[in-house]
Amino acid sequence: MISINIIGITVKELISLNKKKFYITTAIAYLNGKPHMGHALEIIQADCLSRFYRLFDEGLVFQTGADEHGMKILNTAQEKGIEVTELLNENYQAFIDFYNLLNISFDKYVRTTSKIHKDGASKLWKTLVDNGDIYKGTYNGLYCIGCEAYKTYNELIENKCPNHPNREIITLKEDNYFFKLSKYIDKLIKIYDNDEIEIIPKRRKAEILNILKEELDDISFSRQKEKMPWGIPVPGDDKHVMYVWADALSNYITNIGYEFSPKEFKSIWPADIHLIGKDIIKFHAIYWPAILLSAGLELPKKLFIHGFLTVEGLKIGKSIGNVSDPLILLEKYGVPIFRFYLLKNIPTYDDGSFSENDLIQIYNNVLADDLGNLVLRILTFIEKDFDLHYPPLFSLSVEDKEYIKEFNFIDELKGFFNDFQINKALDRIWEFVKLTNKFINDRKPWELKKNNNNKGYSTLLYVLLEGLRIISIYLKPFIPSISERILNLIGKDKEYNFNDIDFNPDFKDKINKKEVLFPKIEIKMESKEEKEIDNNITYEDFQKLDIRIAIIETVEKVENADKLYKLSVDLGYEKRIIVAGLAEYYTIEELKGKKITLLTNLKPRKIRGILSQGMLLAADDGKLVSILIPDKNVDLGSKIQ
Ligand code: ME8
Repeated sequence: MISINIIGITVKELISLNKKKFYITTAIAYLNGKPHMGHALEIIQADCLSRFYRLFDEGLVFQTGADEHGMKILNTAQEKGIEVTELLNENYQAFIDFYNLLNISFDKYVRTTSKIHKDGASKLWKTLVDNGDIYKGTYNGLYCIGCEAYKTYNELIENKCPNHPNREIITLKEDNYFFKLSKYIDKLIKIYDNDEIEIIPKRRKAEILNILKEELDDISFSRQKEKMPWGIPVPGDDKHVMYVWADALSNYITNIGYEFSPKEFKSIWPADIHLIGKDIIKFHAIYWPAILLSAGLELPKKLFIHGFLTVEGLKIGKSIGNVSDPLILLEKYGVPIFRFYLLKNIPTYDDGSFSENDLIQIYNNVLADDLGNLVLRILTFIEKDFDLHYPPLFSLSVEDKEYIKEFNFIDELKGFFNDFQINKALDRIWEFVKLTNKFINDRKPWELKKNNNNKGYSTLLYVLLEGLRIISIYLKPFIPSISERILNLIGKDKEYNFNDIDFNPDFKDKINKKEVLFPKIEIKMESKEEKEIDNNITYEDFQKLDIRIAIIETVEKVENADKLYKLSVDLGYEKRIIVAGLAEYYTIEELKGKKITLLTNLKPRKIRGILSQGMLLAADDGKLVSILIPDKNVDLGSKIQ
């Protein structure tokens, strides 16, 4: 493009100023706890999408954030005996640190307690009132604090919320403001019939249409202020605050100028992609579009809905530690494999089970064997025979040309990304990594060298360095730090994008010394001797025990076992079921809500048909069994050390 300067800005800048930006959002996480593996999956997927679309040189805005209202947050603060603000600030920092560690390239972060958000949510509320869609009534029904959602009896299974079987459903009766959802049902059915909002995976569209075709009540849209004192006040009525979902959904517009900058708002809204988990479809596919219709705003273009990440039992003996705390995994294995594993192994459309064993296998067999070795192989030739200089390019052989033809498969990748099939995109890139390895095996550079075909040898290596450059560009969205390292090794410091995928014959840079990118991880299987208990255990031995603070949520008697209870316990970052022989010593009421110390990395064991995932610590003096109870202020999930 010609670069003409008009009042200090180029034509290109002027065009991009007026062009609508591609807008990607994630759900905003509740700040009642620290980030967990599910949050890691969603934010890494969103980061990968954003980095991918950025490589087309278009403007993009990637927003994530924090949901800071709701009863869940109040309950946690009360349990911990701290102020809500203290809890929020502590967890906000934990999320920010986590995202920075994971190399998440978000452009905007919204906090629902911020002034910008509150002002925007109030403006939206007033607009809905002006359009006659908010009215006062009385809510009398059920509520799940886990979902922060009103429930009907039909939605419950055995009187429990299917998403939160460990939480009690509460009944609520209070004067509320309501949003006229019923007014928009027919419109929404048409919208989905015509794919005006695209749902991916497509099969979930039927799920949404089914909900819409059931009878849907108007939404209770506010809470009494005394129940959530820090909530956003309902405009014109200081006895009420907004219901958490009524304000949370509006984050997608409040933080991009809805109230404070019409110009910015116009350049970003509507969202191109709302990325969310499968448990919050109803809010995003029904409530949110209805609110937008009422406010006269454009609808988002696509909803990408990912499945749930589940966590395996403990498998590979002592090397394993605690499999479900992302920070522990990150410290052990580092960021690139963590991102790579989640993007490659967890299918975007379905639930996926996290397995530390699989992560190690993927690291060793895919990253190290396919990619790490490829880089090392190519750089070894250059280091040995070209003194770290670019090998001169002579005429390309037929095989070189065939290989170069394989460089550009951007359209295929775009197809996968537009359909939210990130794992398939990575598989396609890997085909090219494997093809490059095969190309070396078939072309046998060592033989070209032996046969004194110096020009052929040098040209082949030039082509292979180009192959590495292309691979690095493709890998940027997935493992950005590795992409950068490979580019750096082959002497490149330019910010490449998808305009740079073609073969470039003009490089004369210096190459850097080779490096082992992925040193293999040794898998230590538990040997027989190791299993035997040594009386003189060392401090390191003790460190292998992963003992953490948990809270007992529910207690049930185990059928036909007088001494056993089945307990569901919450570690803050994960819930587990354990079986404990406490029935002779404690009543169910005495145990419920108690904080305990739990050995978490004990191999899971089936007891009376129930998989027990951990052991509660207790003292036994021969007459009484007494459980170890920590100070009530200590955080769930804290490690005993
Ligand atoms: O739902 N696997 O917040 P949240 C995969 N504040 N994804 C998971 C998951 C798991 N095990 N557990 C949770 C909320 N998620 C609301 C959102 S948006 C206006 C308000 C996903 O912290 C979940 O589906 O409970 C959601 O998309 C995101 O993590 C935040 O969940």
